[in-house]
Amino acid sequence: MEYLEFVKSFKKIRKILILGSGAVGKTSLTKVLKSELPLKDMNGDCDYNRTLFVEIDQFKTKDKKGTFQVIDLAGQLGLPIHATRDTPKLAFSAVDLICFVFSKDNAQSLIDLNQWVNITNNYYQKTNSKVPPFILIKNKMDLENNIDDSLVELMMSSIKGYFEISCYDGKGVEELKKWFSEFFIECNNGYREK
Ligand SMILES: Nc1nc2c(ncn2[C@@H]2O[C@H](COP(=O)(O)OP(=O)(O)O)[C@@H](O)[C@H]2O)c(=O)[nH]1
Ligand SMILES: [Mg+2]
Repeated sequence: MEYLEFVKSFKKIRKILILGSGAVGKTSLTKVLKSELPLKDMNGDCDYNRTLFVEIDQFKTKDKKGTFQVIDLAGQLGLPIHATRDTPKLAFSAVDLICFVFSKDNAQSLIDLNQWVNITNNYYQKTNSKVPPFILIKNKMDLENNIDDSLVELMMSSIKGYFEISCYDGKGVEELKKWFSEFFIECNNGYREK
């Protein structure tokens, strides 16, 4: 077993990278998974604070024994400095799972995922390392639908899981959290798929 892999399973830590456009709810997702409360029940926590570069946070598995370290990047790829270009190792190395997030009220955020997927694949290709599994998350299910779901179906072939959630009212979050907990066990058993 690779040394880093050994440390992670020994320390019961797994690393998740969250990618997607600005304001789709990436930072909210970690907040909700961590606090186990939907945004609507967190006092004043619906305010939008743009992630400037990277936020590193964590949440626990359902049994509280495992920790997911979350790397939450700025959604604006056009910034002069972006973690995927300027500190790619910080963003991509030793990642166990990548969550691509888009939001139901923003069709462009789903289209933008193509770019995020390309950047991701390029990094692993260039460094000759294994691409971690992907999941796709559609957030803001409490809002009006603007999305043609055929685009989602196109992405389905390359992903390990697809979830529809609302960080605002908590819909689907419990199911996602359960999936993460099962994924954690799977990682430790060495059953990681491509
Ligand atoms: N209606 C609704 N708003 C949400 C939801 N999740 C996040 N938001 C709001 O969307 C805005 C952007 O969220 P944030 O997590 O900062 O997005 P990020 O830029 O992707 O990290 C904030 O004002 C959140 O309160 C959701 O499920 N429904
Ligand atoms: Mg953010």
